[in-house]
Amino acid sequence: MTKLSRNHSIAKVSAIPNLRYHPSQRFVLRRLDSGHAADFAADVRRGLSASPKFLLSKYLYDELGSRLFAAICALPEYYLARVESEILAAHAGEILGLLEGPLRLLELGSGDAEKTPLLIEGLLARQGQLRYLPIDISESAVEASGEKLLLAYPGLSITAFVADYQEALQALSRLIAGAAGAAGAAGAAGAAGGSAERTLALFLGTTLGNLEPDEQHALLGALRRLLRPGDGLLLGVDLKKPASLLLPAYDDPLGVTAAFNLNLLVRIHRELGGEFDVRRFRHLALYDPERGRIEMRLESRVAQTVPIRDLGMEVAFAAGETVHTESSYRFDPDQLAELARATGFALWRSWTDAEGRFGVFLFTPF
Ligand code: AVJ
Repeated sequence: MTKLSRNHSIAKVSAIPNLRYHPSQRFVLRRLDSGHAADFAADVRRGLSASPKFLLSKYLYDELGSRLFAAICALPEYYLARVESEILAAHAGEILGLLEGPLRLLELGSGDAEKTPLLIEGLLARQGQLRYLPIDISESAVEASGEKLLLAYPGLSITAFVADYQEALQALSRLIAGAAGAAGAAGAAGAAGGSAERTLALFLGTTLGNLEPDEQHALLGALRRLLRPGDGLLLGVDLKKPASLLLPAYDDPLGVTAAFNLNLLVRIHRELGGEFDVRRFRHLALYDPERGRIEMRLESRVAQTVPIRDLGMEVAFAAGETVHTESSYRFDPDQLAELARATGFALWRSWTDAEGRFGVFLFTPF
């Protein structure tokens, strides 16, 4: 039933297995990734059979992975999280002042929602009540952050989606179209559906950069179709800079990022019976200046063959062979303006820190 226990248990509604609710009705949590375990197995098979080998970065965020990512955000080398928070803290009032009417807050990749209070507080001060719709692949992160926010903000209600972005946006557009039938979904439909409320969508933490350029377009296009004139999309992205400034953020001396990356092999071990010895792999962070992206890879230190029991396969690695586990694209302001234009948005305003390391961009449908 609940990891969330103590004062705020989330009960399971037996008739609707994918819908769980907070007894006070302030917390609805919908799991949309029904085929998740099967997807993971199929995606691992596909990625480790490919040449060059790859694993999809969304699988980095199991419970331990989400915690390791939170630890990365506390590292001095990972300037991104800190600088983005500074920008939001400095400009939240101005950002919210640009948007009219009562707003609801939609957040893609909410994770532990560390920065969301910077906007929640301004909105609660203005409208007293606020609906928050976080979307994240990590159920543990959504539950823990939701509980924390509900305790801190009595005026808040949450409809959370545990899903990848595609699944979540599809579900949201169904809700908005009023096609969601389930009883408890009525509240959620109210949260997302047609009312005088406008939407401020957040996509922070340079998470857009974990998508390939074509996927970035597709996601922003899908988001655009959910939004209406007067709504806003706030994007936080890391800006292009020399590799010497970037790489320490992705290869920290404590080895937290290495643990975050290697945890993907631990996850395959645990969930699929993959006999990985993580000591035989090493974390690599590279910058490809042409594509403007950081790559994380796992390098096999030795020639080895690793059986993966549940997949009935053996994976051969040459010494020095790498598995691509994440791309993290950097952006420049012109690129963001072009991305906005190509997906039906106007770039309204943007903010950066004094050193121009990180950018926060406000898009609006046009
Ligand atoms: C998920 C986009 C915030 O690409 O910077 C951190 C993930 N990978 N260190 C990023 C990550 C390695 C991160 N974001």
